[in-house]
Amino acid sequence: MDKENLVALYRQMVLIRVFEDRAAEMYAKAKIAGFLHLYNGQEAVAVGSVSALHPDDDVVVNYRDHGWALARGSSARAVMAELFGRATGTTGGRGGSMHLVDVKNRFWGGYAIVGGHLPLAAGLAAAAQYLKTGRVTLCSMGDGSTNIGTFHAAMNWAKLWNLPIIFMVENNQYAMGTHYDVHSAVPMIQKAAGYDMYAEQVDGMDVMAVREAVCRAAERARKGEGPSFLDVVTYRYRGHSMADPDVQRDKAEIARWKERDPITRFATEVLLKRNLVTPKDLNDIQKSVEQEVEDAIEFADKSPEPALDTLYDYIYQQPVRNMQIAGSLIRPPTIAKDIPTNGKHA
Ligand SMILES: Cc1ncc(C[n+]2csc(CCOP(=O)(O)OP(=O)(O)O)c2C)c(N)n1
Ligand SMILES: [Mg+2]
Repeated sequence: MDKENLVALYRQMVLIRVFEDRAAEMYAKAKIAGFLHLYNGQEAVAVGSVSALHPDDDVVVNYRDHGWALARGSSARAVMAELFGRATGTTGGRGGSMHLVDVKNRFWGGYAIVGGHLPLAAGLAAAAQYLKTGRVTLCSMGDGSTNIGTFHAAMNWAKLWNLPIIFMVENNQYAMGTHYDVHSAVPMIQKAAGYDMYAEQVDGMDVMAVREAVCRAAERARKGEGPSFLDVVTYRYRGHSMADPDVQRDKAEIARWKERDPITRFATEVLLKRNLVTPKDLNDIQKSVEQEVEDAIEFADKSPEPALDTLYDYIYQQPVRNMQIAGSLIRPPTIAKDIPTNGKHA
């Protein structure tokens, strides 16, 4: 990678860090409702991965998705607006934090059901194989999802059909407050052995290590060598979500992982060491990122909420016939036939 691209990786990681810290602040100010799962500490995983993929590869992830959306090219404005539930958000304010989707980047979300997206990801890979598009699917998941039935269904299918997919465990070592030593019967990587799948363990606090591992896995997939499994060992600095006071984890353990911070490490061990940047350059990047996120917050705050008469757009189940509802549209539907349609979906 040349200097420009290396600096871009650094800037993306800083953007995610600053974005998440400001999102936490906005949550505390009640600008963001619902759940909010932050990505601090894991930045190198999304940034390194996306840098190794082609723009038209498919990316599917779990609900800890802000960093992935940003790394994949969604604007800070659109992601923040989605967290605020505004019409200008990535999914028009309908999904919120856990359901970021950006079709132009082939970023398919953002799934709240643990492991629910794994068979869908395998389906995307099966489509790419069938249609011979040359696309690779990158499916990231938490360590907790490797205990779920859908994990085994997707792994089995991918190996059986030799699908062009990368199963990436973002092994932040905890499922909520439960360490993998007490939630997983075997080490992560052994789960790949059960399906005789190519596997690597990767340092998830090192953006270049992640990038190189994803490059290898993507190349295997593109050459028709089938699925890969990456156990990417990382750590999240904050609790499971903003609702989690994070009392289960040892504070000394958190401090130890922060010593391996992916952003500081990349700055000192690569950018500064190779004289690619000066400390002033890094400071300028920090300032420009802070401005970008401040602008995103202002944009989100000024953006309109989705219009009331679009409330029932994009829903699958339609009423059996058009209904005139007396009174306000905001009356919640009790049964399917009560859903008002404004005549749009008759
Ligand atoms: C099927 C299902 N079971 C339980 C939950 C509740 N739940 C939400 S997140 C979570 C922990 C998942 O941990 P992990 O897969 O390691 O992801 P991380 O939060 O670390 O990214 C659980 C149990 C859920 N969303 N879906
Ligand atoms: Mg986890």
